[in-house]
Amino acid sequence: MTIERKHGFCTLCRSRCGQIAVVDDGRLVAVEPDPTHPTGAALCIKGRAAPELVESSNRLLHPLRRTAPKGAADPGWQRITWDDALDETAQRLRAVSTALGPQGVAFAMASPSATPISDGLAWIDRLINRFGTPNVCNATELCNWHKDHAHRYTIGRGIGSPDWARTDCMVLWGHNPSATWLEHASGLVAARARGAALIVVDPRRVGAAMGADLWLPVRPGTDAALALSIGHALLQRQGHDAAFTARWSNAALLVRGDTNCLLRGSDLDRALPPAWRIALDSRGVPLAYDPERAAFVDGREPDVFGARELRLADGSIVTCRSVFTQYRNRCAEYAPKRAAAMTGVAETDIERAAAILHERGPVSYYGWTGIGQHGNATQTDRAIAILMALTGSLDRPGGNVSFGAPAVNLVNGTEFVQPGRPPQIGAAERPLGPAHFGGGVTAADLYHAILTGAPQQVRALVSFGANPLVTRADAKGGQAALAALDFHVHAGPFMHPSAAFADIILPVNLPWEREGLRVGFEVNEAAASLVQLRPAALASAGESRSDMEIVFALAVRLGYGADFWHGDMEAALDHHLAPTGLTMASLRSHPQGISLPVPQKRLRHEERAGDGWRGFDTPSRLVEIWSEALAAGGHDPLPHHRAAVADERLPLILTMAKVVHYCHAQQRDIASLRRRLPDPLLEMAAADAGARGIANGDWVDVTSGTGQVRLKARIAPHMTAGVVCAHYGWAGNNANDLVDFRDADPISGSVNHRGLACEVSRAG
Ligand SMILES: Nc1nc2c(c(=O)[nH]1)N[C@H]1C(S)=C(S)[C@@H](COP(=O)(O)OP(=O)(O)OC[C@H]3O[C@@H](n4cnc5c(=O)[nH]c(N)nc54)[C@H](O)[C@@H]3O)O[C@H]1N2
Ligand SMILES: Nc1nc2c(c(=O)[nH]1)N[C@H]1C(S)=C(S)[C@@H](COP(=O)(O)OP(=O)(O)OC[C@H]3O[C@@H](n4cnc5c(=O)[nH]c(N)nc54)[C@H](O)[C@@H]3O)O[C@H]1N2
Ligand code: SF4
Ligand SMILES: [Mo]
Repeated sequence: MTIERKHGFCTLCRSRCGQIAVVDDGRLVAVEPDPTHPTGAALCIKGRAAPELVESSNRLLHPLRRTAPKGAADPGWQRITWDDALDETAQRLRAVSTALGPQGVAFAMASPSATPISDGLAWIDRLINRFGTPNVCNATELCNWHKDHAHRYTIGRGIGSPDWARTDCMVLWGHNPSATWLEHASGLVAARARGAALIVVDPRRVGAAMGADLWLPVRPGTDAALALSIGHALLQRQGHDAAFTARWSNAALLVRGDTNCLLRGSDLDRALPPAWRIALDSRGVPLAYDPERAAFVDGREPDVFGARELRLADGSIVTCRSVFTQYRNRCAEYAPKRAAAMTGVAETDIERAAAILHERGPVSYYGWTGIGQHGNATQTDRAIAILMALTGSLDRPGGNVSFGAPAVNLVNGTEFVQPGRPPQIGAAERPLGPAHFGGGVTAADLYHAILTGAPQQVRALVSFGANPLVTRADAKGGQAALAALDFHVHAGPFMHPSAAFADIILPVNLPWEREGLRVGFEVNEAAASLVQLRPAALASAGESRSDMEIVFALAVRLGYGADFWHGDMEAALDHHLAPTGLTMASLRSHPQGISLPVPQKRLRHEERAGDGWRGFDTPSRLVEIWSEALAAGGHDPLPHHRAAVADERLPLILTMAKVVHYCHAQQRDIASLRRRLPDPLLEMAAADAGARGIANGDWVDVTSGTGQVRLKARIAPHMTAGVVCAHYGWAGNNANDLVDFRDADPISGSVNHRGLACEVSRAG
């Protein structure tokens, strides 16, 4: 017997915790935290269950071909060789592409935040880009789009990383790292121990909310109202960073009263460039702003509350008011007294939140799916991004920063994206949404395209892992769509309801059975600078292979060999690493990884660039409290709250959340996890249960305007009366049946998984 201990990292979720695999005679017998690793403080129960996952009887071990019609109770899986599976896949994809163009093939993908697909994601992207289809269904509008991309409309970049190690004030807004990102939780706990303040905005008092300075039990789906209300309280006490706001946001720029557009230089004086915008100085004298230099054109200070009548170049007299005046007025619509009634957060707590943001700092924050899964998610994201920007903490040590990781050659193949590539499904309806930044297609739009041929025909699907029939709304429409495809290949480690519709199954191995290269572990400077090659601790189960192997084999068969190093993965990975000076061979001889510290730059917007400043990466180079891009798209240039449709027969408000035991619809067959959480729960307050004659552990029927689902009641002290929280990802009791895919965010396409009207009754 030889026990080996192999350094690596867990990839079951975004945390990517440093991990040691304990291997006994070729079997994974345990995994342990790796305290020498920058993300190795601990492992969660799901991570610790790795040996059971590897030995799950539900694993896909061989390539399979369906022999029975789609939707048949038994697909009649027949074992085939890899060569047959890959040849047939390449031939069918080529046929669809020839008939309809590459866009006739859609891809679906699991999330790198919830699966080990992160090992091969860049290569899958490369295949998709080389194939030439814009249609990728990856849940981005429910998952990361708002924090990573909607944020760009306000601050010119994604939310970045909260600098927990230096911060004095942390805000968790719809993010529960204790269950979803262990390393984020560890950093936060350390900051608490140092004395940093903590505000948690979450309808449930769970995780870090338990010991927070302030817990704001927001009514699901009302976060925009809350953020604007805190904004009101912050301005009332003049608690914003006035110097930052005046210089680095568009607060001072004037909005024309007649057109509701920002006043252009050429509006005021035909000799001024139209790209310029106009503010007023403290004496009310116009002052031009030049976005190219990210600067006001002379040394005068702009007045963020400037307002006056101006005679414009066309002779008209127009009242103009600053963006900040408009923002202040908007916030006043959500003054704490009124917002308290809307959001369920006490007036005094709204004021306290503003006081903490004012008195403590630098402020760092993270918000994720608690605020991203809603029909008003983009405006909510903006409301929060603006509030946080007003604290002046952006890109400061202790604020939200970007931890530089070692530079590599990008391999995701964006160079293959041709300017004339057909538009993505959904781009016409939501041109500013995911389509704008190369993001994904919603499941609802994909189903519609497959079933109706509009706006484009989609006849084939290549899915890397995703399980939309359980993780998205409209499972019925989804089943009809998957059954209607001409060809569907699924690459994944496990069989599940969506994979069961495939024509061909390609078995994917698990991360302990393949090498995994990671450049940067995100959460702090030390983690971000680490480059590590996780070894394959075990042989692959059955004939399973890595995503990367599958991508390379398919690429060669599709005739893309020249763009895929003729199938040589080692050469491809060495190319990826080249700028670091490392090679796969050098990393193999350093299993704990090699640290390549990167100079960390902060306050990038204050750097000089040419004869101006660098500014932010927005069109105006300023933080955009007022978004001209959204206005041009027909949307509100200032954030607002949109109330959910009320229905007196559905008096409770439903939300959802993730549990530490499982990722989405996965791992239900892992005995140690299932023992701890055997059934999908509906978390509810004692008052709501009592009023309905429901006891802890009763099965209950949850009814929304869209459907009904049976869940098990869990009376929980962390719930506030009037709000219930459903567990999702259970194929038989699918909480997504309660979700209406038609009530979507007009910008991003996200839907209400949070803030749905519902009623609950004891199951008969
Ligand atoms: N264990 C586990 N970890 C995971 C995953 C998993 O499935 N399981 N998935 C990974 C992925 S893909 C993602 S995207 C991340 C997501 O990570 P998180 O965003 O942390 O996930 P959630 O638990 O869905 O939502 C966070 C919190 O939002 C709260 N919430 C619900 N409704 C509202 C609301 O209306 N407003 C506010 N402010 N809060 C609300 C919930 O009570 C919950 O505590 O987790 C990643 N990590
Ligand atoms: N009601 C409700 N619905 C939600 C959410 C919610 O909060 N509430 N959250 C949403 C979010 S944030 C997300 S990201 C989506 C996730 O939606 P999905 O991606 O559909 O969800 P998963 O259940 O994580 O499915 C991932 C699949 O990837 C497979 N897989 C695991 N490892 C690998 C690998 O290395 N390679 C390959 N090829 N496959 C692998 C797994 O076996 C699994 O089948 O769900 C969304 N759905
Ligand atoms: S939190 Fe758990 S599942 Fe996620 S990487 Fe760490 S050990 Fe793995
Ligand atoms: Mo996600």
